[in-house]
Amino acid sequence: HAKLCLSKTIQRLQLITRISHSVETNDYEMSHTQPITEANNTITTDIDVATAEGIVTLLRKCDAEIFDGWEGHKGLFHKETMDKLSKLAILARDMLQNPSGYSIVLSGCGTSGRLAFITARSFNERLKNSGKEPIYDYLIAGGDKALFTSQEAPEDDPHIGIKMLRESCEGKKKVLYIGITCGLSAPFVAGQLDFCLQHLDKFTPVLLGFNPTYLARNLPIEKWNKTFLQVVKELEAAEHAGKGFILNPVVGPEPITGSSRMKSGSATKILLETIFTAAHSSAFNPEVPWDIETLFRSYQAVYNTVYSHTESVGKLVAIAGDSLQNGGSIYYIGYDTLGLMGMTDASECPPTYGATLDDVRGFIASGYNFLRNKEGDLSSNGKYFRISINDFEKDILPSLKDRDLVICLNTAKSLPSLAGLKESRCKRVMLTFTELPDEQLSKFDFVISLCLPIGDATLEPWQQLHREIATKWVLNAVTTGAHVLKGKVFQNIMVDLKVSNNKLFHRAVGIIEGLGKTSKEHARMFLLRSIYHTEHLTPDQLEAPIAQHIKVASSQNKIVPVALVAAILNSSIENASLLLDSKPVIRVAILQALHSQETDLS
Ligand code: S6P
Repeated sequence: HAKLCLSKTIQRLQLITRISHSVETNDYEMSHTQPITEANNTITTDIDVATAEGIVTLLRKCDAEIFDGWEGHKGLFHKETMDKLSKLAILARDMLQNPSGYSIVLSGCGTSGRLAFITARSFNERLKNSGKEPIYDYLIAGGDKALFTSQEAPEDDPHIGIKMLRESCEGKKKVLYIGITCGLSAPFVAGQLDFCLQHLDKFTPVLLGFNPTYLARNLPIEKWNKTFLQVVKELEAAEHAGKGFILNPVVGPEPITGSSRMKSGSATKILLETIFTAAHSSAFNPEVPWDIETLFRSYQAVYNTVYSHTESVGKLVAIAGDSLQNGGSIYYIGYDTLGLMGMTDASECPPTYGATLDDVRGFIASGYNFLRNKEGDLSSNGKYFRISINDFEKDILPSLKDRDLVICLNTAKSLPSLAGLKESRCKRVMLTFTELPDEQLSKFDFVISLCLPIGDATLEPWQQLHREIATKWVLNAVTTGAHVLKGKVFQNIMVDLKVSNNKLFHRAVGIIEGLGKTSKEHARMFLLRSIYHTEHLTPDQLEAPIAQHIKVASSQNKIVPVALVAAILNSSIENASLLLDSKPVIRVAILQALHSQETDLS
């Protein structure tokens, strides 16, 4: 019986490999008009058939491109990138030394907005702790709610972006504005950059992203008169006149196509922190030399340390995968700023993997008191806005099951007691950066202990930033790996994405076009038919703006998989839905559709 099972498994694997290779990346190749942040990464094409440790090994190779660069494009260590960073550090230094009337505003959508918040918070704390005036501010599309729940739609509105920027800068003399959009695409940021460009006497606009400028989005923005590319062209002119900056090193395509929370997010954190670490050092410790390359190298050393633990991280990915596959949840408990990494990672799972808000959640120290976000306590918005460790103890801990996983994130030498965790039936994992006594460690089933290199002694005060990015790398691997193991990803493409904003609408069309081997126009029709559950679209539906399609699609499940299966089989939406209902693991349903298409052809 065992032999029979084994041979069936081998046959299945052979079939999967054969079919996977028949949908080679060549068929879904990057054309020269495709943004690099939306392209397929050839390193991870087979991530969906990798083991847990194999997944981490692929992520390691993919993340290496952050430092090593990609296909000869200008990367992090390019002279031009480092020169611009030095200039920005000097600009920020001058503001820090004479802060009255000055402001540094960091802004973005989704992960980019969360990193804007985390960076502004982090450097304001440093100023406050040394008795100085905080000058950093953050803006995030959708407001503070978007810090831990995904609010994808406000990303599409340039007017809201302008309004928020105007309000935050009222009464300021000079503003250094950094608009973060990894794909050089978010209308929210386009609006703000455009506003800055019209007020160059007050604003120094900076665009931070990871595509060459010619790949900036050139699609119409609803209710606005410019494309992102047009704004970029104006900013290029301002840059030539010494009045703005475009910071756009290339770090290569994401390990899961388009998931810019991963490499682009890490590179955003590295770039922002490098600018402001250099600025703070130079403003307040001028005797200590700093240089951009040393700061970059310190992050690269952290990368090397994290991935030297590939086996342990792989083990954690396997545990997390088991939890999700068995209907359990993953909870991050962060006692300090590492909790911000947990909350951010959790918040990205619903838009990226169509996960529920219960699948992965993050809790942090004293909640909003610790967060010090602008809008204050948001817990009245419901259970997903209860974010303190106390809330976790009250709401979650008593009902934890053995299929649930709790991951504690720790910097301190002694761990505050988490009443009842030891007695709970759930799996308990600790990610720590300090040596903990055995008696504390015994509370956990599995411990990953990362000892980060300090390197240059002057970097010591910035160690927490290094622990944060190390945590980000580990947690991104956990949620990516767990969802891959759950069968959410086909090759390295997240097929079950939510069509909740303009960028995701176009990504969905691209996926159906590529994997369904059909034209863009047909792909769009399959998508619309799936959104409106119909075989025949009405003229109103055909003519509706994309924002309207998004409104209808946002609250529904499996829109893209249904459209894709229908496209592959050239079947009705109804038949595709039935197939997906009978095969709850989306990857398996798509394989079956591709297999029956192959059989038909032969
Ligand atoms: C991506 C993440 C999204 C993006 C957001 C902004 O993994 O789920 O929330 O951060 O769409 O993207 P961008 O390209 O403007 O930084």
